[in-house]
Amino acid sequence: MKIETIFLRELRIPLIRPFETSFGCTTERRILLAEIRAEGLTGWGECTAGEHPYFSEETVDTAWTVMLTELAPSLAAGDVAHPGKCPQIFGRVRGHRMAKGALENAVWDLQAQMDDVPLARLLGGVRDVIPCGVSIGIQSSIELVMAEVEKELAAGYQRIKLKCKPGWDLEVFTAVRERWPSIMLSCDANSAYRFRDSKHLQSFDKFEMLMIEQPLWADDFYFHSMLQKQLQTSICLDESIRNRRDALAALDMESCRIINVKVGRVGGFSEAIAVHNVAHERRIPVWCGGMLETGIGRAHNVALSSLENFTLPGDVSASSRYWAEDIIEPEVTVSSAGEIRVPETSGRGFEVKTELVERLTVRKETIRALELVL
Ligand code: OSB
Ligand code: MG
Repeated sequence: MKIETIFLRELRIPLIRPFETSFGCTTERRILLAEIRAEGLTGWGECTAGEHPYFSEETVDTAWTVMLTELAPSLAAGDVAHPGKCPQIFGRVRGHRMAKGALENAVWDLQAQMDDVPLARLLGGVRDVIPCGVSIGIQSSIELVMAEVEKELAAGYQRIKLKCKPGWDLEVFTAVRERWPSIMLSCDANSAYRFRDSKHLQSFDKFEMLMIEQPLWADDFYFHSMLQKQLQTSICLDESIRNRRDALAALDMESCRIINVKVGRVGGFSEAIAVHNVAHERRIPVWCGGMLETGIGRAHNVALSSLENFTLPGDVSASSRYWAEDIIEPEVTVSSAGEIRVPETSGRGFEVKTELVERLTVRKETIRALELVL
C-alpha cells in the first residue's frame, strides 16, 4: 500500500474513576493516536504508553517524539507491502515498542479494510467470542474492593484480577476468597516485590489463584525462575516480555507458566502474534492484557484475543468501565456470560467517532508522504 498521510494526535480524556496500581494512580489519560490514510481508507492505531515512565521506559511524550521524527517519516517514505513488514521498516530504531505498535497496528487496521476482511481474521483469529476478566485497582478500603468485585461478578466477568503491593495483599485476598471461594482469581504486583519476599509470596498459595502477575523486577527472568520453583501458584509475566525471544527465554527458564500479551508492550501485532505462537507451541496459555485503552486499542485487543491460544480471560472489558463516552461506536460491551463478540465486519469493526476525537484533541501533527515529481 502507498501511505499518503499520517496524523498524530494527543487526546486528553478523564477516566470515569481513578485507577491505582503499585506504581501510581491515573485519573486522566493522555491518548496518543495514529491515523493513517492510504488509497481512500483510514487506519487507526493507539499508543499504549503511559503518562509517566512507571510501567515501561516509554511515555506519551517519548512516543510522540519518536513517532514524529523517526517512525512516521520511515513509514511514509516507501511502499508497505504488508503490515508484517513494519518491524523491518522501524528496525533501525531501538526500543520504543509502544510507539512502533501504534503505527504498525494502524497499518493492520488499514490492510483489513483493503482486503475487506475482519481485522481478527487478518491476524489469524479463530474465535467468535472472547472470554473477559477485569483488573481491579488498589482501593482506599477493603469494603470498596468487595463492592467492585461484587459488581463485576454480577456483570458476568469470568476472572477477577486484584492489583496488589506490599501492605495491600493478604488482607484483600482473604476477604475476597472468604466471600467468593471458587471464582477465578489472580493478582498483579507490577514489580512491587523483591526476591527476599519469597516467603511472603509463598503465603499467596493458599488463595489458589490462577496466577500472580509480575511479582518481581520488570527486566528479570532469572529471579522469577528461582521464585517459580518456590511457589505453587503460576507466575504470569507481563512487563518482562518484550518480544518473542523474551518469551522463549522465560519459558525455557521456567520463569512463568502463563504469559500476558500486550500488543503495545511487544511493539505491534506482528510480535504479539509471534509471542502467542511460541507460547502455543509450548502449550503455555496466554491472555490479552490492557493498558486503559480507548475503543481503538480496545478493538485491536478484541481482534488479537480471537487467536487460538488466548484461552484465559483477558483484561479486555467494556468501554463503560473506563469512559463516560468512548471514541468508537458501537462501544465495546460484555455479555452476561462475560464475553465480547468479535466483529465480523471489515476492518476493526467499530467506527471511530471522528468529531469527538477532534474535540478531545490537544495537539496534532501531519506527516505527508513525499511526492516525487520526476
Ligand atoms: O499491569 O496490567 C497491567 C493498567 C495500566 C498499566 C498496567 C496494567 C494495567 C491494568 C489495567 O491492569 C488493565 C485494563 O483494564 O486496561
Ligand atoms: Mg500487569
